[in-house]
Amino acid sequence: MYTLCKIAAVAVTAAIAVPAGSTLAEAAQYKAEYTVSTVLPAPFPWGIAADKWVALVKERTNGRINLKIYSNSQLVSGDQTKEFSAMRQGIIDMAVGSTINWSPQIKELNLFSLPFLLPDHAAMDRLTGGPVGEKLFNVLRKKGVEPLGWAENGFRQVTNSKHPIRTPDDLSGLKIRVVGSPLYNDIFTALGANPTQMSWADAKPALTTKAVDGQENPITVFKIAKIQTVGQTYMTRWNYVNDPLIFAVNNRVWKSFTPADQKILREAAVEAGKAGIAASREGDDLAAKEIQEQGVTITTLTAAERAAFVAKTRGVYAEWAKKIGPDLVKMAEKSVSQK
Ligand code: X2X
Repeated sequence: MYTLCKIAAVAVTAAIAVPAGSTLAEAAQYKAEYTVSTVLPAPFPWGIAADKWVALVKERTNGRINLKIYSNSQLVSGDQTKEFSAMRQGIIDMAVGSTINWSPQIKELNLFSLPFLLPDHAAMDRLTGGPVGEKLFNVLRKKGVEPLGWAENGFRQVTNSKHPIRTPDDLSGLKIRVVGSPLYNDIFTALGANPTQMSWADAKPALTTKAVDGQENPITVFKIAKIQTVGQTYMTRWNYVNDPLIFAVNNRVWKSFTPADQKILREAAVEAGKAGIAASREGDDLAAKEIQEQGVTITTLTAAERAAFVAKTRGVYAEWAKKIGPDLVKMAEKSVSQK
């Protein structure tokens, strides 16, 4: 109800702005404000990227195009897995969204959640900046949105309140909150844990009440959301998946912009994405240090220990590679292995 009122209010206040130097026909299609959905606000690297996009677009259009961020998935009542559908339908105009949250609708985006596909940030950049990124953007275009650029939530690490996790056996029976894609259920089930799917809005309360034993998120997210204060004192830095973010605009909204304004929106997204990626990557080590000082035990795996987790999840990888598309996965594996 609250969300519906909010959307209605946004629609009503969306009066027509006349861009300087535009014809009336062009101007008539511009709204006074465009809704941008995100999950995490600043100071999370996600929100830093989104805020910078808004600021750059405002500055470069002299205030003609105003984007307004609605964080914490509030435009989809906290259900982050509905964000993509809402954007495609035009209920929200734009989003800076996680590939995990959009992957229930776009199966190809599960690629980044294939366990242990990505060894490092350089491999990640080869995916997003190469033929794989291009192919994924084409998939999104066909699904009703125009993708503009990439940002990054970060490599995800598992945490829990019980004990250090060094072997798959250590995960045995632990109740772990996982995000929206069913692939995560399969990964944690294969590792012997007891995964339970839950939105971000519900995650911290569930950790606080000990309804779940653990969760998985980037270190910057853990630190900024203060997950250490709700009893999550063990983190394993295993980098099992990375979580890229995509800036995107509903197709109809996109087509309403002049080519010059489209260029501004796209260039601003690419630039803001770079700032967000830097914040995520530089923030990781700093956040790790900080939470360690606050009592979190961080476990890093030896190559042999990591291999045990890889071996246990190979079946899930193979099964999901079929669902994602074997050609796309092969293309990704090739990009990852190129140096
Ligand atoms: O829900 C999560 O764990 C979060 C915030 O990382 C995402 O939106 C994918």
